[in-house]
Amino acid sequence: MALDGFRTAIHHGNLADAISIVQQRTPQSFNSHTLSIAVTGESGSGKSSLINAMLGLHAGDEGAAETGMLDTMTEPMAYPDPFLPGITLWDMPGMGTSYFPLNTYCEQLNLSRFDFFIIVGSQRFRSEHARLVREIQRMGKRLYFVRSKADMDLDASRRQRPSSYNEERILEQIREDCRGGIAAEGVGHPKVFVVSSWEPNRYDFPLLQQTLKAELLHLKRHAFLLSLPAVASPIINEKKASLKGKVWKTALFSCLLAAIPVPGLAFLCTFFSFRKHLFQYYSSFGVDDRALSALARQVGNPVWELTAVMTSLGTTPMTALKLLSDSVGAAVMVAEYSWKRLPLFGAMVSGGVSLVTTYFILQKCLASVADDTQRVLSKALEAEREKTN
Ligand SMILES: Nc1nc2c(ncn2[C@@H]2O[C@H](COP(=O)(O)OP(=O)(O)O)[C@@H](O)[C@H]2O)c(=O)[nH]1
Ligand SMILES: [Mg+2]
Repeated sequence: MALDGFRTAIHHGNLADAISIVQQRTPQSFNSHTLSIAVTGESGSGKSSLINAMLGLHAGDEGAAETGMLDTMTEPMAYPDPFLPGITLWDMPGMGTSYFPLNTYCEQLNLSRFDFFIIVGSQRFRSEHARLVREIQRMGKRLYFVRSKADMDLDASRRQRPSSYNEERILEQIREDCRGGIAAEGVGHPKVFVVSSWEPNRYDFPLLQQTLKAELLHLKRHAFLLSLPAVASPIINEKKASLKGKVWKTALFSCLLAAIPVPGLAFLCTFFSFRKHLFQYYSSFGVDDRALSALARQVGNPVWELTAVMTSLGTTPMTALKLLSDSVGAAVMVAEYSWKRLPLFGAMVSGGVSLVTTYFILQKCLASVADDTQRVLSKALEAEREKTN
């Protein structure tokens, strides 16, 4: 199984191998995956009607989604698509009702559990649509925007200006309005479909279904790549826990060394033991310079793009070493000063200072390197997703 190989590579701190395993997967291998599509938007915009039309059902048919003037839905409802296997359409409660106010809609419904989004809007592109687009973008996920009830717009236009009525021009104006709103949120090439769920053979409805079908494997791969950081996370945490268990031994070692009353020795020993462990962390997680270069080559992007996300300690262990010299240096100097007067007390102070600082700084470094690993992996996977966008 590809995921086992991925997990093993993460476990061995070989991020380049993990990415290579992902790259080797063929589009067909995603056939068996399910894509969870949340059909979302404001209440009454036509979400349930759109789902029915996509399933080839009419309101009131057995298995059809509930439609109408009232929106009493409190839970998303799942509808497997009989025409596109491997798709589950989720009919979502409407946004901006008393149950689901705008501000809390995304958290209340835990939108992050869905792979892909169809936002349904029945009027002009509005700020609540922009808010949804932003949230979906933030999650790194993708969306289609469906502008529903085209029949009503066309009807209104035909009645208002029968002489200059031009169906294609009106549809294009609606598409442009939606595309502009979505693009303003930073989405490149927004996919907008103007449909009437009452006439699934007209306007952009057939194109919506064709596009979804054509992009299905690509969308499944995208969702798969997005799920991988969560697959790696427990493995990275496990490694962190096992290395953390050894931190106190290192700290005890520097404590004993620090108690030797030779001026400067405590600091030097702590420094070198600390340095050794820090390098060990970087290489064990696979974010040392050599491993990062290999990963960058595998992804095909410059190494700085990966190291740019390593925020905690900077991109080289030297930053961490400076942190150590700043905090330990001063404390050990004080301890060494007291040796001259009270040797036993001096040794205890020096040892104690060394124990505590080594323990805490090493722990902090370990946690930072683990966080950096997670970030670097996410960045590499993001680069993979962008390649096929
Ligand atoms: N004219 C027209 N009415 C629609 C269309 N889609 C939905 N409706 C109507 O709009 C109302 C709300 O639709 P519904 O699907 O229940 O919206 P939801 O709350 O977003 O699920 C219902 O009365 C539907 O009959 C459409 O494409 N054209
Ligand atoms: Mg509904």
